[in-house]
Amino acid sequence: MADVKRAGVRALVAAALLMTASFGAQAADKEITLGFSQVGAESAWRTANTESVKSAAPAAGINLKFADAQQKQENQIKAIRSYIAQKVDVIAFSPVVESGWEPILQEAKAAKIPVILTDRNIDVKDTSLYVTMIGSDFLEEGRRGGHWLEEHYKNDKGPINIVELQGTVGSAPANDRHAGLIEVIKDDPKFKIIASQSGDFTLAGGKQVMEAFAKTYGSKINVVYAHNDDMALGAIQAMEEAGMHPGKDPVVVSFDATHGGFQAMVDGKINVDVECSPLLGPQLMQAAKDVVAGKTLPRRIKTEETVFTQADAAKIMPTRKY
Ligand code: GYE
Repeated sequence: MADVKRAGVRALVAAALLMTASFGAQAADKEITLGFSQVGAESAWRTANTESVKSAAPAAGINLKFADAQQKQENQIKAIRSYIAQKVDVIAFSPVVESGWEPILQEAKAAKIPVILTDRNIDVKDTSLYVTMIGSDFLEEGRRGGHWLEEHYKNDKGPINIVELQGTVGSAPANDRHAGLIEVIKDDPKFKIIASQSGDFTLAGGKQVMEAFAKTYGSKINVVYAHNDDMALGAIQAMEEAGMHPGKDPVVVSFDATHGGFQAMVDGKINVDVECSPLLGPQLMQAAKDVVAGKTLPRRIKTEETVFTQADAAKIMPTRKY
């Protein structure tokens, strides 16, 4: 009788353990909801980034809520606040500008919702406001553009007059691609930035700013340093309409290395394109899963990138994914 009882207890314990195990597994398998606030649709880079995030989510079994902020910080704040209200598991966003994020991120922290930054960094004192930042090192990209110029003009006494088409005012890539260039050329007085203006990372913006630069500075311009391909492509149109020969005189330095940028290199109109990968979706999904599973993530997950020139553009172009 005692044996029968013991066996019964054992069976009960086993059943209870099984139930706990399956409940546990259910909890771990619970579909993660990720609220993502995108900057906008300003460039080919951004389109590829959106596509990467949208396709990586179902592949990772993640339920994605997506909002396009049309390059406005207030829209991003609204989207994040609505994700908090909806009690999503993780919030991710690509911050349009670097400053002004503390209040909304404190709201997310109070609601115990982890925040992941993608693509662009922010400027906050309290770094506990986000878990990790996934994306490129824009300062290094700016340095790479500067080093290419140094090398290209090493036997030229100058002056080398640069006009700069900046990205969105206050954004991390605009700040850092500028700072990286300055860091490299500041000790070489032959390089001069004669004008600098924002074209907001758009083709139309780049064209408009370049039209004005061409009128004011004309043949004095030796280098166009455009913070992304869309602005470089707009600037190329403006220069050609003004009878200039982009890629020869002036030299054109650009960033992103999108399909359009590559085509312009193949056509001889962009000289160098510093790579910046938008394909961050799979890394973001992995990070969201890890954070929900309670794993500790590195504070910074950097993207691997390189620099492309006209010499290798035609060969490499077919292998490009964006
Ligand atoms: O270079 C530009 C886009 O934040 C890296 O934003 C991104 C930049 C990219 O609009 O094309």
